Amino acid sequence: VSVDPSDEPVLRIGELSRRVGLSDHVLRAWESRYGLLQPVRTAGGFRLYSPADELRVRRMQAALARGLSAAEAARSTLAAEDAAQPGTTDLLAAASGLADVAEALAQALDAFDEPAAHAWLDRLLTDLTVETVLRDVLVPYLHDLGLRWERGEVGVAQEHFATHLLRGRLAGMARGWGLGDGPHAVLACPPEELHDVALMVFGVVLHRRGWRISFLGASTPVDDLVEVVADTKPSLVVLAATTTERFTGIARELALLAEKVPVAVAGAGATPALAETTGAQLLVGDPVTAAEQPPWRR
Ligand code: B12
Repeated sequence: VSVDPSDEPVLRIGELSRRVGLSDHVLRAWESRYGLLQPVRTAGGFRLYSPADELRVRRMQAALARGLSAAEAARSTLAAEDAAQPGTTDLLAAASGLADVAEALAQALDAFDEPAAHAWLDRLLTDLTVETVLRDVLVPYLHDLGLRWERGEVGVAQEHFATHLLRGRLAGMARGWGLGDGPHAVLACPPEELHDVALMVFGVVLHRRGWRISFLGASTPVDDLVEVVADTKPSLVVLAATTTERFTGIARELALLAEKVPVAVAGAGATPALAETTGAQLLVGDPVTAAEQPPWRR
């Protein structure tokens, strides 16, 4: 994905817009507001963009996908480019590398290119910590995937393909997470909840902090959860769900459980009100940061 910034300006706005999947309007806004694009004008007054402009747009998209605001994303994109010039710090250059590889990974996943997707993941995991790859690439990618699916930009096939591949990598990282003599955590999703990837991310990072993980995964019947907790007396139970109803359906059982062991709730469906009524801790933020800075550690 590296592009020689000295390349000639050759792209009309329509062509750039087609390549990066953004409207002319957005591209012109990024040009006028943030100076992200530096087109030259033809004699006839048309803007012509260079491959360096295209690369900057892709980095900006990757930064937005990581959750930065548009202004922050533009600043980080331009700073990364400055840093890529010889003689500047490696840190920002590495950051721009991350955005490029994250973008390449996203393209491989969109194109159902399994070998390429694994190769990009291998490269990320060689250069960066598991935590960085999960927090800065995998979680934002999945979040963005949902938005793109909602907008009709990717189909269900792409979503399933990408999730299955990434979940497989996580399962590999999770191998052995039940071992060790650290504190024990039981992780589960409430009944009907199928989104268990973020909970896996949480478990992988928590295990790297010394915890032993029992992962019950998607749509766990509450009676079975209660039984496991009674049998194993874990130091922590974490439940994650994308909608509040999935928690409220088991609120009574959760409250009883929380009287016996520390219980935490997380995910888009976990609310302060739910935590309040059940006596559970609310885990906010992304699963990596939450596992790294456990507010429930005593
Ligand atoms: C992959 C995926 C699936 C996969 C899940 C596979 C699996 N094993 O997990 C499959 C294909 C099964 C699926 C099914 C469905 N999905 Co879906 N799915 C997604 C997608 C693209 C990624 C989910 C993910 O792993 N995200 C990664 C997490 C980390 O990101 P996040 O969800 O934004 O979470 C943030 C916080 O809440 C927090 N967090 C989340 N979980 C946890 C856990 C812990 C412990 C902590 C500390 C923090 C935390 O971290 C993030 C912030 O950084 C999301 C898009 C999205 N926004 O995420 C949609 C999404 C969650 N799905 C959605 C929908 C609608 C569905 C379906 C109803 C679709 C359908 N019509 O069939 C079904 C419902 C299934 C069910 N009953 O649960 C909606 C949910 C909207 C809503 N609130 O109701 C989303 C948001 C897509 C969208 N934009 O519309 N889906």
